[in-house]
Amino acid sequence: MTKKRRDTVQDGSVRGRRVAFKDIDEADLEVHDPKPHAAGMKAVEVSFARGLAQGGLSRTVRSMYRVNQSGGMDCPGCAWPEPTEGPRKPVEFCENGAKAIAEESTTRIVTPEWWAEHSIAELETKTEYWLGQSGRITHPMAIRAGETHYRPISWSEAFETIGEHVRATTPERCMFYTSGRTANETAFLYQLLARCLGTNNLPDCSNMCHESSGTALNPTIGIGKGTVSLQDLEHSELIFVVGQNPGTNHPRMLGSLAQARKNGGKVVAVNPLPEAGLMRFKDPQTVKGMVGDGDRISDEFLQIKVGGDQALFQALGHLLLQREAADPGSVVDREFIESRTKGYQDYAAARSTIDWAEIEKATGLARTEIDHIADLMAASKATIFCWALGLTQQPHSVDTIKEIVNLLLLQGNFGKPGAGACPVRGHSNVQGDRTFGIWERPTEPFLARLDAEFGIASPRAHGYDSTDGMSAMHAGEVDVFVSMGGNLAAANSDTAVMEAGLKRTGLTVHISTKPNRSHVVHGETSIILPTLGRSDRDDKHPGGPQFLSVENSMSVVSSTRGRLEPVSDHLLAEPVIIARMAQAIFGPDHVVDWQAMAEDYDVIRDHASRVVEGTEDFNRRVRDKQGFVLPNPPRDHRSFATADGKAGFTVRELEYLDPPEGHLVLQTMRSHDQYNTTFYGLDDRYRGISGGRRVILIHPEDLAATGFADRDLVDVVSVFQGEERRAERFHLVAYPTARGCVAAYYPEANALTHRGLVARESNTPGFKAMMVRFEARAEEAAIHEDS
Ligand SMILES: Nc1nc2c(c(=O)[nH]1)N[C@H]1C(S)=C(S)[C@@H](COP(=O)(O)OP(=O)(O)OC[C@H]3O[C@@H](n4cnc5c(=O)[nH]c(N)nc54)[C@H](O)[C@@H]3O)O[C@H]1N2
Ligand SMILES: Nc1nc2c(c(=O)[nH]1)N[C@H]1C(S)=C(S)[C@@H](COP(=O)(O)OP(=O)(O)OC[C@H]3O[C@@H](n4cnc5c(=O)[nH]c(N)nc54)[C@H](O)[C@@H]3O)O[C@H]1N2
Ligand SMILES: [Mo]
Repeated sequence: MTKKRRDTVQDGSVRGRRVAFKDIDEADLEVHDPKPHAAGMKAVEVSFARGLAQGGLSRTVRSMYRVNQSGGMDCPGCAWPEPTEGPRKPVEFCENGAKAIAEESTTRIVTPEWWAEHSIAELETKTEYWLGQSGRITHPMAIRAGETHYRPISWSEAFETIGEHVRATTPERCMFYTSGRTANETAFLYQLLARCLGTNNLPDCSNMCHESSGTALNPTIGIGKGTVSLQDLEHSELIFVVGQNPGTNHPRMLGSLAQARKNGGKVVAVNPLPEAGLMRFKDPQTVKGMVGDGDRISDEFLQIKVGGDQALFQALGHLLLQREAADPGSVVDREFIESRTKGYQDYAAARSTIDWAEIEKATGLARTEIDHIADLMAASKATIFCWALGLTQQPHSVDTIKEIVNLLLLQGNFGKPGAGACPVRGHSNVQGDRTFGIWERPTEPFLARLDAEFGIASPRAHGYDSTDGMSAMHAGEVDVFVSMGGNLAAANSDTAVMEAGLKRTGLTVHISTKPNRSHVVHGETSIILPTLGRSDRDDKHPGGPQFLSVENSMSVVSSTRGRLEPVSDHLLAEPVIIARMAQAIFGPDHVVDWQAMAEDYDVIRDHASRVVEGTEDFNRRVRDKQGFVLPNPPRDHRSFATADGKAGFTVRELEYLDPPEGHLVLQTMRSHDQYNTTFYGLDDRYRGISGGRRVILIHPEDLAATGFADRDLVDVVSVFQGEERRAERFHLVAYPTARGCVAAYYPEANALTHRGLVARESNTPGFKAMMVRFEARAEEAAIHEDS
């Protein structure tokens, strides 16, 4: 007992262990052949190993057992839905969900002593891996101008300091960022605080993620979300999985795809990388998945060039129209087009001819390959397009996604079983955050209802998104930056600009579970407010334990409730933190009763039910075992809430990424062992890369053309409108990616994304559209000369 306690803080209210961590040593880099399949027994093994290393057996089993069960906890890993019909499997989670939970339920702790041991100067040299693995933050901490270390601060002093800073400036110089793990109730309170203050400066991680999807879908189909259910997916005839790596980022999706294939559906994967999860899936929940080869996932794999998807979709539109002309009524859903859409004539005219040489150049695909896919589409009566970040982070992303809408409209693939649009969302509640008001460009009806509910006058001017917010910070135009979770310093583009912006800000406040880079590159004054995670029990309320709710990628709202003992008694729940922040800012006589909402989340839900469309009777319906589904006009009754009630075809010029001489196109992606800017470990198992992360995956022939050899260490230089960005020390690794396209991990490569490189209209950073070249490192060249 005494032995066990030795490295524990001598404060009865802190329960974890303090552990020291080794940082990443790129010298440990190992490269193996990519895996031909995803999941299998190894996945189960890794899940439990990580859980045990972080939290011990009982916490691991307790938390994992509750995941994604009715009335249990929503997995913080991703936004893929749970089945709403039929029995759930005894364990409805995946390897990476298990890792996400193990990370959160860790008993490693970051105490005031930890902060006293590590100066900011030292922490600045640490990697995200080291910072995150240090553990859960146990106490509120603060650092002021001239200080070298964070020091403990009481909750009341922290709130007073925030109140003083906010009152000392104007609303448009305050900014409230949200990361997508934030629950619905929390999001609702947070946006209310910003709007009571008088600003729509509510950037969120969605700005860097699926903003292009919403921007393309809202004007064309009248809703910024997907239009399919899990049943649709499992009963679709043809499913496209475009720009997505489900084996790593949405592992439970593989089960649905395997099911769709069993039901006779076909799957077409479109990706520059032959990702393991797109090839075969060994379901660890079946005997066959444990020992056999598993199930095939993709019937067809199109190894497209990065940024070539718009060209592919235009070509498919052309070919479908050609088949329709040859056999009228066989392909195009004329009745649907006439009654429900507009713009068809212009679209058909624009697609009547096509420049095949250009399509082949843009996609890297052969015309025969595309022809074959058009045959599959023509034969399908129910097609679904799934996509994720491979389509959203390029200059022409919005146009590319609008081409998907064109293809779906052409065959009437909305509001019928097995058909529709399926942008696969990232963070477990990024979709719900938007539904509950986190948006820098809120709609007028939403604001009008919010104002009526609370008797406030919300600002109408649009606020900053994450890209514009960074520029504003960099220009010294932000005095207060509050971050509800997340890690903008590492997640945003143009790392040096982002970090300089944070340092220029008067006050930065982070409501966090674990240390990260954003705490280290902080404002003049910085406050860290430690909060409960999703797996933690939230029971310090007069009315008893509270639960929260989330919305998944398919618009299902359900409750989530943590069960674990928090690692420290000093943590506050997120809604409580927001309410106390609001009280400190607005004083005791504010028109909004913050106290009532912090004490009882039912009160938040009651308010929200009168503001957020489709949440009527919220408190009763959220207590239903399976939750409830938000209205979705295209899915529910083939109707489109656009200005004129019609879905719109659009015509956009063909665009693709054509690198300047001597450059290649760089995309950035997640490894199998990370959650965005948080690293679980250093093993990108499916791609065969382990022990290091500063790698560039490059096609062997492109590698030969650069004059470098496999495993050479280089600096990467990106170019954007005559400006350059440099990131040092990356190993080149020969890899079967599409020609002309290289890949690196996020966030290591974010320094290379110029902040001006964004998707038009959505302003999402061009994380998958950089033009790069490689330069020999001076010292390395010297070594070669010596030898
Ligand atoms: N375990 C785990 N799960 C996660 C996350 C995590 O970090 N870890 N993050 C969550 C979040 S926030 C999100 S948004 C999602 C992200 O989910 P994904 O979108 O799957 O994430 P990425 O790793 O960015 O992978 C992008 C994929 O698109 C491909 N791609 C890149 N460029 C192109 C292109 O031009 N065309 C096509 N067709 N493909 C392209 C890449 O090769 C890669 O397979 O995952 C969520 N789930
Ligand atoms: N190059 C490149 N950059 C990218 C991307 C890319 O594909 N390529 N993807 C972009 C995308 S899709 C996204 S979504 C963003 C992600 O951007 P963010 O959402 O800002 O980043 P995360 O890494 O998810 O945030 C992790 C931090 O959240 C905190 N945290 C975790 N759980 C909780 C909780 O329950 N409550 C609170 N309050 N805090 C918590 C922890 O302190 C942790 O350090 O990054 C973007 N950046
Ligand atoms: Mo995301």
